[in-house]
Amino acid sequence: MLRWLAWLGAILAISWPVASPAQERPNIVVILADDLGWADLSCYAPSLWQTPHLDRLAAQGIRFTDGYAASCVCSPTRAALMTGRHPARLHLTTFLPGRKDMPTQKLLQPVIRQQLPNEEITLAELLKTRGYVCGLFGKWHLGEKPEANPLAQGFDVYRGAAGRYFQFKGPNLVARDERDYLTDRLTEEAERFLETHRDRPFFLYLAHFAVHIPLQAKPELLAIYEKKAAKAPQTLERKNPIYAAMMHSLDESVGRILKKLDDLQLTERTILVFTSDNGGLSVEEGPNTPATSNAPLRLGKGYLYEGGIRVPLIIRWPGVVKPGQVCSVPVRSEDLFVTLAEAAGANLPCDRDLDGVSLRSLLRGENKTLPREYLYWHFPHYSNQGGRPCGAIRCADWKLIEHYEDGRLELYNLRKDLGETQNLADQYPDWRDKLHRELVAWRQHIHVQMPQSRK
Ligand SMILES: [Ca+2]
Repeated sequence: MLRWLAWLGAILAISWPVASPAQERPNIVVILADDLGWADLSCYAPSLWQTPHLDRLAAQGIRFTDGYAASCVCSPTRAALMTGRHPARLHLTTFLPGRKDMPTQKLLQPVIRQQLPNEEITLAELLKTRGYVCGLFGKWHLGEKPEANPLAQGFDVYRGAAGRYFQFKGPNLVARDERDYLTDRLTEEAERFLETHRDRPFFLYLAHFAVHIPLQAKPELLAIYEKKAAKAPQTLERKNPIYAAMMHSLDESVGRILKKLDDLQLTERTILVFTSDNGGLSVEEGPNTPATSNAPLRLGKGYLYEGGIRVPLIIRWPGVVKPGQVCSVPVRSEDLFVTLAEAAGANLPCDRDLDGVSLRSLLRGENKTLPREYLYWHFPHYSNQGGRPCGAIRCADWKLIEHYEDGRLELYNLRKDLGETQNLADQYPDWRDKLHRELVAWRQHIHVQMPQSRK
């Protein structure tokens, strides 16, 4: 009898949350940071600053060590997150509007789409079919024309502005005074959205401009971090005081959203995703840069080395994700689209190819792998940070980079050499050739745009 009761209890424990209506359409909050590096959160690596709120979020959910952005720059990753489709498939492979060709370049860059085409189905559009109200606060970076802007792509509310932190001015968000700080203001707008829509399923996309350049911090925080920086050990990798103060504000924003969800008693039925669109800015680009260092990863934004594409990724999903997990399975931006659409019970588009896979069984702890062997990147451009046209592929511990200018191949074993310091292309020709073949075949299969020779 006791055994039977225990068995019944186990069945109920498993099936009860699934059966409750609130769990059928969980609220979804995606907080996307801009140019935030993989090592920038305290739960990933030490810095001059701390990120207590983000660390708490990680402790309440799952933290990915091998979370990848779909690209090493902004717009392509955002397109992938919104559509579940690889940026190379969308022909949207660099930031908008893109970098002009220079006479010194060996190759000519392909002409990219200048906006996310309206025919693409965004996460917001999918969630709307399930009755979600969708709000975007911050950076869209996929076209502002009437046919491509967030309001034409499924969002009911859009508050965006230019990425200046004190004198921001946008189509629908203007600084109230010279102390109005963009990160705080977007948070305030997002908080109001949560309050307004607490009684129905919502999708909040809080896409901060932080911690992208221009580096601008609140004076009172900057004063604190300048003092700290003066006393920081020589060996500390990340100690830019302006960036530190911006990180402080970003973490505070996350803390405010977490508190608002708690106050509104929404935490238990809200999925929260935190990630970045590309790696941290690790080279000089504008005043007071480099912004950060992605060490132990190599380089940063604008490159297909790990520093450019590996990003923090945290998912909190009460009732599905057991708190405090750390996962080393490689996952990427497109997967979030599939996972979140599925969580909402939305039907995935079946008239087009998607490039993401559902993370649900991984998040539930039912599986320790994903049904996918390869991850691909395609960046046929020159970046503002010095990156050159290249492609990359990862399979298990191995990663291959192909340089499009001269066909040069680099092969790394990421488990043994996270910093990509030892090119093993000559030592492991089997892996090199296998990965290269796969990368080429994939490019042909999805009809990517390649850079062209000048001749
Ligand atoms: Ca970015």
